[in-house]
Amino acid sequence: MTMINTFTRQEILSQPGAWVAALEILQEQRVGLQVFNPDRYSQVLFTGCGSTYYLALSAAALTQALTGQPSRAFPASELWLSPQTCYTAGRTLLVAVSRSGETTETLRACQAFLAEGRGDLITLCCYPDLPLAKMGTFNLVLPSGQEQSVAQTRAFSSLFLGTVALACLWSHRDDLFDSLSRLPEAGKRILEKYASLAAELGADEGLDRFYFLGSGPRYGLACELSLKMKEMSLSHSEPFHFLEFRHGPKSMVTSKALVVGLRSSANAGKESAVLEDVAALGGRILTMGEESADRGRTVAFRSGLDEAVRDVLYLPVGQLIALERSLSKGLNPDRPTNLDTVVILS
Ligand code: F1P
Repeated sequence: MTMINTFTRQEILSQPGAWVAALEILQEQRVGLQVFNPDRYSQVLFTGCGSTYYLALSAAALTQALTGQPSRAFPASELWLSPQTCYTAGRTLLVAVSRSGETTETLRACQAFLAEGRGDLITLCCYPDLPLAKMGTFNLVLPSGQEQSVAQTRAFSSLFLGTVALACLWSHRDDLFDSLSRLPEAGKRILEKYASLAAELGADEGLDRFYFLGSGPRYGLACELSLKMKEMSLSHSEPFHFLEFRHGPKSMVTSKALVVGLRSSANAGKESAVLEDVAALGGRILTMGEESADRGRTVAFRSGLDEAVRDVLYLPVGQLIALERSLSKGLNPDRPTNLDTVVILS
């Protein structure tokens, strides 16, 4: 099979190297970031738009799970236009994530947050000279996530890693923080081992719909992988919390459906049972997780890392499936239909 090269493919494959560079910066900024411990605030809010909103969903779930402090995520447009539905009384720590650092809704939300004196702002982006990277009480820039493509892949995973590092630091889990250095090697191995599976599934003309299931911090990642499938390959795709799939969405299962389970170890049995139900209905299944699955296709990380820090490993193979499907449909994954790299409102 000839491999068509695109910026998106390079960005997906180069993620492990980008993570190494991002982790060096996080290590350097470690002491400065520890200052913003969530126990100093009434709540932590994460925000972004599109991909970075999905990142915020995962980051909030992980931060609350590790620190025990209330953490939620909102699209930046909601913080900006409906602040009363987002903020509670007391000081807020707002973590604003944006690849570009210039998405209007994110800037407006942060400007209003600062003007109203609601608390401290941490910004997280990939470009140092753009507006968001100058607005925060603390600005964390991870340039190794920068990319040419419209659809985020390397930027998403690098910025997500930044929020995983924050959750480790804020929960005083130095052991978890130090273990992040093992992720690039695991990511590289997974990409090498499963690139051919991604190519096979991406080129499969027998598939016409995709569902991504993930719970806890993995729900935001399921949303992001579903978005990749839409943006790059113009395919019908939806994300769900794992057990929610039985409550209606399973009506859509046919032999042309691929259900991708971002399976946890903690709830592996209950989540596998959902995928068993899909298989019994005639749907196809792909299980991604630390251990291999008994049924259907499987991506096994075998990272040996704690469940809390290894979620970034779900991304590369899912991104590759979207890329391969885009190419096999004759589309250009670097330039998704109707999309711009940044949404700037007048
Ligand atoms: C967010 C975003 C992207 C999306 C599209 C428009 O940008 O919604 O996720 O793919 O290109 O912008 P950013 O604020 O993270 O730069």
